[in-house]
Amino acid sequence: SKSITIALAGNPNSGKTTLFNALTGAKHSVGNWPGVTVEKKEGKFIHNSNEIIAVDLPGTYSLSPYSLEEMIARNYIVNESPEVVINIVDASNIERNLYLSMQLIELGKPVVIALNMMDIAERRGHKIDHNKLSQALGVPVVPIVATQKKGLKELLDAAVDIVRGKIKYNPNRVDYGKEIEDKIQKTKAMIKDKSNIAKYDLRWLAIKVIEEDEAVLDLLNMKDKFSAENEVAVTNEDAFENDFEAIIADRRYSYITSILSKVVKKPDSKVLTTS
Ligand code: GDP
Ligand code: MG
Ligand code: K
Repeated sequence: SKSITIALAGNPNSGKTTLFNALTGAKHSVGNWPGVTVEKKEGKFIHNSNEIIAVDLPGTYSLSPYSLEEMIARNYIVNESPEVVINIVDASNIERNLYLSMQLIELGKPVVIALNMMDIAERRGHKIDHNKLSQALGVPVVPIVATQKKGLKELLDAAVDIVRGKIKYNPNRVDYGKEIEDKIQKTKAMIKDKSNIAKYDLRWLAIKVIEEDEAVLDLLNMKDKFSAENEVAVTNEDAFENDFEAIIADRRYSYITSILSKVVKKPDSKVLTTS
């Protein structure tokens, strides 16, 4: 059967290189992303007789249009359509890492979370219920220790099972609250017939329009702030009072906090605190 391309995405220092090397061994090539001097690594290996191509994306905290690395990561996932994204999450720093996860999931391509550094989290006495986290997010979550090559088989099994349709991929969406959700619906209706958007997730595009994401406004020919379309999505009255990008970021954080309060227990407090 056809080879499977896996993109590895995660925060800097989450263990991406360690995982990439553990998976691909010495068999990988190092180059640059087209047109820029950001390193691109690609490697091939076999898992259960599936040929896997792993592509290491730049380490990022977000997928905003403001950074070259973040644009490389998000453009690769959208334009090159890897069959699955493995999102490496540092379990000892889970709140911050999940902020990227929410954005990766929102892109619409299948995501499997590799919950790395479980040894550190355990040493600190953090109890993380990965099954509950998986249920809450609606995506597979596999605990791993990349430095010890622990959990890698289970991680690859989950990734392959998603690609082969053995696991149904059905992520839960962040609820951005009535005002933003109404805006998302209106914006989706407004942009759905645009010609060049087939490969994008419509909800993701709508959220980016509301955030006034430059790259997406450009793609949709919506950069003219005073166009009728923009009036609906971006520059309506509210926009003068509200910074929707900030509100959306805030809702993502509260969503993560509320999930983690049920999933993580730390020694000095019964539930997770945000401090
Ligand atoms: P990257 O920036 O995401 O590529 O992260 P690296 O792979 O370079 O890892 C950052 C540091 O964390 C290195 O010192 C790794 O050896 C270490 N590391 C990676 N995974 C684990 C893990 O599961 N457990 C522990 N204890 N350390 C890890
Ligand atoms: Mg690295
Ligand atoms: K953002």
